[in-house]
Amino acid sequence: MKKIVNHSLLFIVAATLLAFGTFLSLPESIRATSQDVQVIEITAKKYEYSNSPIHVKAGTKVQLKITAIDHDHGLKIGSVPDGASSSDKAGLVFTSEQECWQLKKGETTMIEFLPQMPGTYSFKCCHTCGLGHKGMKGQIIVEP
Ligand SMILES: [Cu+2]
Repeated sequence: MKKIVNHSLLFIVAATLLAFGTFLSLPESIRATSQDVQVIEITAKKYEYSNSPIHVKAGTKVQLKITAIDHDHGLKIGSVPDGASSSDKAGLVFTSEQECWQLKKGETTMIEFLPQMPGTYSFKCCHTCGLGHKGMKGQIIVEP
C-alpha cells in the first residue's frame, strides 16, 4: 500500500514539473506582453555614436535615446535593412519617421520604432559637424 502512495506522489511531482517546464519553454514573444520596451541610451559626439553596433530583438518596441554631447549632430536611418531596396517592406516601423533627426547639443532625442525584420540597419550623421562628419556612422542589428 505504501508503495502505491509513493508512486502517485511521484506522478504528481512529475506532472507539476512537466507543466512548469512547458511554460518556461514557450517562446518569449508569447510570454512577453506588448507593453515591453527596449530602452537604449547612447551618445553622439565627434565623430562617433557610443555602443554601436546596437543589438535589439525583433518584435519588441525600441526607444533609442541619443544624447549629443559636444556639438549638434544628426541621425539618418533607413527603414529597410542594408542591401534591401528602399521600396521593400519596412523592417523598422518608426512611430514618427523623419528623414534626418536633429540631435541638439546637450539634449536627448528619443527615436521610437518597432523592429520587425532581422538584419543590419546602418545609420549616419546627417548634420554637418566637422571634418570627420562623413565617417560618423553606426549600426542597429535586429536579432530574431
Ligand atoms: Cu556630422
